Amino acid sequence: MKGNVRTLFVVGTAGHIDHGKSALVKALTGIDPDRLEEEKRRGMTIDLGFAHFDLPSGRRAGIVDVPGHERLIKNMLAGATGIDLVLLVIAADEGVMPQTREHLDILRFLPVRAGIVVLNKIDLVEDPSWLALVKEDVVALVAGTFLEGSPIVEVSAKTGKGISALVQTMDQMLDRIPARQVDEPVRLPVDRAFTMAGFGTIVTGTLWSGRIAVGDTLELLPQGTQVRVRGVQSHGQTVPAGIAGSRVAVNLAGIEKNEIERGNVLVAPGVFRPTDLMDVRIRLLAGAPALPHLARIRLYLGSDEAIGRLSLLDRPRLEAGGSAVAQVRLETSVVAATGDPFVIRRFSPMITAGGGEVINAHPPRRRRGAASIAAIEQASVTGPHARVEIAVLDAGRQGTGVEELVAIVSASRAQVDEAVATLTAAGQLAVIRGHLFHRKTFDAVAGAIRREVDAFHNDQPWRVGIPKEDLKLKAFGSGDNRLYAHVLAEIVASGAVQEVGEFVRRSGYAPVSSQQELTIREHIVRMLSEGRFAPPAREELARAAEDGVAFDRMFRALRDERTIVEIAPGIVFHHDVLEEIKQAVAAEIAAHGSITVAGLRDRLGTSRKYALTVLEYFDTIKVTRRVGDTRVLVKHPPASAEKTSLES
Ligand SMILES: Nc1nc2c(ncn2[C@@H]2O[C@H](COP(=O)(O)OP(=O)(O)O)[C@@H](O)[C@H]2O)c(=O)[nH]1
Ligand SMILES: [Mg+2]
Repeated sequence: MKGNVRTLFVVGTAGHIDHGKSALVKALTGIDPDRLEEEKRRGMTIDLGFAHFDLPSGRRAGIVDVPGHERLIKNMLAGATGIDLVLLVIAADEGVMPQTREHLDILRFLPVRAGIVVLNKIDLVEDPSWLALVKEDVVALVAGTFLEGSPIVEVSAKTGKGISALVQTMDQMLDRIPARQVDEPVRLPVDRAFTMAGFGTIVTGTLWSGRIAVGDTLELLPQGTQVRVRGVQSHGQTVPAGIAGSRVAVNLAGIEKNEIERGNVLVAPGVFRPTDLMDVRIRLLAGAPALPHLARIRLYLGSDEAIGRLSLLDRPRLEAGGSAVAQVRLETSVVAATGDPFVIRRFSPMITAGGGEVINAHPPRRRRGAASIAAIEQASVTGPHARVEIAVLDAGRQGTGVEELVAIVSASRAQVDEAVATLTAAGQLAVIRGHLFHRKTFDAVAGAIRREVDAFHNDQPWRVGIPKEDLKLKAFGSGDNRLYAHVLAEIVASGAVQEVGEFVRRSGYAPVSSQQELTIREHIVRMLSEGRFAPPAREELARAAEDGVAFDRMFRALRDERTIVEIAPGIVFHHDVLEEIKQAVAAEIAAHGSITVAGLRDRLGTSRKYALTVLEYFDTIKVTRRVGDTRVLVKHPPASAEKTSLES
């Protein structure tokens, strides 16, 4: 967008019902924003109206006309999102009225920072002292808000008086409006969806960020539907691409109108994830009733409305005019990112209570207390680096991708990439196959692994180490596998622990057994060695050992280290004997093409039971393969389970 002067702006109306907002839009643009039949019949704006016109400077302004009725605040909010300039319309004959105040209250929580107070119906006021009184009220009303010091322009939408002066003022105000983020991911809060003959599905809205071009593939959230852009219009013209800060109408392929509703968001694919839990900073309006912990609220974000509860983390209630960091738990998911403004209304009665901004759109569920407040506060005051770090920390053992981060921390892709690179170089973050994890998460998992290994050695000192499966379950649970494998590899590399076959042990750990246990151990090994191809069963060995507990320990230790192999429940061979049988089987098959159970029985001089069990075992470990009544060798047998190495 270098050298590109912004030419498209969006202006919104605001103000009490019947003060002439729609009439003013018509006077400015020639377009009647009350497009619904019911609106024309009742002479009242029900839903949002849209118009556009060219300012003397050549800028083109889109106008969103909102309803003033108190029951239609929800529609007003959907229309006010994303506007650059507001026209707060006040009828000069009536002065400041309830929705004048409420609309202004709402606007204070939105990012719009420029506005003009339009004193309309000036033709109805003859008494100059009345007008002076109304102006005094207006000055008092806007004091302390973004409209303080803004121009107050007197007009009559009916006679046209003052309209050209208003247009001049608008043009001047727009000089100071900054450009929008065209390079950011697309984000279009949908305020209308309809079908048009010959086109199909169309959605409209004020484009918050990015550019929407014909041919783009986008995603509609929270449904997660992929859509394709067939055409784009902006401020009354067909364009190759709609850009941030303008009104756009997008013709979509891949979705029906009835699958879309106001509040949905059209976004760049894979960037945003709907959320129903957010860390926020919230402020209550000075005149609003206090909100207790877990108060039911309506939250307005973008063009969406969601019902939820406000979880106050550090106090029983939020008083009028007060501010706090808190969590919002929603009943439906919204699309949100750090820094997004929102408005809150009470669930019932429906009055505007306050608003705030999103600090973290994907936080963990937080307990009440100072620690949670501190964690949220820290995230809210820091730059993209710290926000990236905190977001990755919050992602914990699940980790997060870079695309998700862009949305979560609401920074540009370049900023996030830069932060990730710096933090990774500093060792704060680790990227494991495209997934980011925090060093603290790493350290916590590494610590847990060490603790579990130590605990296991204490508990069962006679065993070579903890089975890998058990270790993962105990030290890690159900996090991302990539993380676990990586951390384990790292602490193995550091020399703290060792992998020994299917086990993990503290480096150099040697199993410890009592003298009695060692005697039993030798006994088991000798009996199996001597038993050769017809070894004693497990229970026979146990009987001979007399001490059941000591026997179980030694039996298990020998099995762990694969000195002995239990090929079927209770049937045990000495490892070396089993290897000998394997050679015999291979030799027999080499000589005769295959081997049968009877063949092996005869060759070993053992019983049919042993021969059969051994061959079935070889089948399961894929040494042999059964073909009818015979066995052949598996083509490329994997290396047979090696005897666990106990040398370090
Ligand atoms: N006399 C006079 N009437 C006006 C003026 N502007 C609007 N009206 C009338 O006021 C009523 C409400 O206007 P409308 O634009 O629908 O108000 P909105 O509810 O704020 O959109 C209509 O009957 C308009 O004709 C004005 O400048 N002078
Ligand atoms: Mg109206």
